Amino acid sequence: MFTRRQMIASAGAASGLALLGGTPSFAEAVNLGFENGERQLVSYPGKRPLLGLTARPPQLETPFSIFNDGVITPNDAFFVRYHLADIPTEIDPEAFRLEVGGKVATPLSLSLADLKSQFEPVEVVAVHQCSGNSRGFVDPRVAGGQAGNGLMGNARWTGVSLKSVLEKAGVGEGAVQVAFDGLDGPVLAETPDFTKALAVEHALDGEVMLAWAMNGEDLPWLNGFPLRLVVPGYYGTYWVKHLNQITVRDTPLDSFWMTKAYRIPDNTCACVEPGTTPAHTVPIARFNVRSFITNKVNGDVVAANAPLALRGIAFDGGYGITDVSLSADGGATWTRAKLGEDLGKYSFREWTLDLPVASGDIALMVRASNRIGQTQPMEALWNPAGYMRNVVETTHVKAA
Ligand SMILES: Nc1nc2c(c(=O)[nH]1)N[C@H]1C(S)=C(S)[C@@H](COP(=O)(O)O)O[C@H]1N2
Ligand SMILES: [Mo]
Repeated sequence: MFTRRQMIASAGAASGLALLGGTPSFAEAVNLGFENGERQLVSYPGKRPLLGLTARPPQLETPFSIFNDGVITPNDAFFVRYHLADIPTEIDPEAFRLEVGGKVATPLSLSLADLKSQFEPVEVVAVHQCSGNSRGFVDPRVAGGQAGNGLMGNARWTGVSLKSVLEKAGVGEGAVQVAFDGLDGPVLAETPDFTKALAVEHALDGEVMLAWAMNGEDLPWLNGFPLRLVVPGYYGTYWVKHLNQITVRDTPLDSFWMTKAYRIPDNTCACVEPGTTPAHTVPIARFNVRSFITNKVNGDVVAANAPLALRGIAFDGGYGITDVSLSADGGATWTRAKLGEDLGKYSFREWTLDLPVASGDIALMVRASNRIGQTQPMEALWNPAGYMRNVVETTHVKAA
């Protein structure tokens, strides 16, 4: 049998790529600059060519055209984001153990087979999105990976609920948070390990999952093989990959990645005046509402004075998309799109619309709303980390 370990080794060798160590063959792809729009496609084991953001650690963006192929993002096209260059290159799925400890009645050490046999399997279709998705569009520009809109994807995740595992261990009195650590680590001792935590109530909500499969297959290596956290509706920073350690805590986790990074201004828009620093911040949490046209891109030429067939996707933090509307006149009038199949409140929701357009330069806009009345702003919000962009997106086409 072809093991995962062999697969990653041989795929790396076959393409002449060293996953780690040596000179990455696509070092040129690093910091190519976002503005010229010419970022390079790079190859990694288990992935089709994707847009390279950085090589060490690997960060790959999904080309936006993939989102027009369907509402489920294929595993080999799914984005990849790591913080630390010491990512695991060998994992024996037989020997792998998930340790559950801290303030619990009975610490657990679970193999993948234990997880699959001792608990009820669960499934959810959920969007996974990096907090830094779309950061490259933030104006004025902010530091950090200058990503387009491809640090997101939608998949069917299979695993067990975190709740069932925590209940088996028995959450102790006074527990306030549950912390998560994976097999990757820093290369330099001074870099903090990547650890995250959820409030104990959130960890026990029955929706947070320990997932081993994505779209019916083992997790791709770079998406967290063999086990990852899935936190439906919440930004990707919580979706810890190669998850091997769960710790119930009676004090809040003070890791760099909770107390310093991944924080947003403590107000309803998560925004501040551009160029200023927020006085108070909180950890980033749920997605805001977003929507995209997927079948037209800036510069496309379309037929004038005719209905234009448009389609795309919308999603939110898990309340469910209830309306998607489009404008071809700069936002003066809006027409409701038809929503596609409902794969659940955490999934991308497809929409379609035949929208009449005039002639000349047309600014197509798309705006979604969710069940609790949240919608998208016409003006982009700004915060120093470039998180949570959800402005009404505009696609400029020429009707001729
Ligand atoms: N172990 C580990 N898990 C991690 C990270 C990481 O650096 N290490 N990055 C997080 C962030 S910020 C994001 S956006 C997602 C990316 O998941 P993906 O690579 O499967 O797309 O993983 C999260 N989980
Ligand atoms: Mo992220």
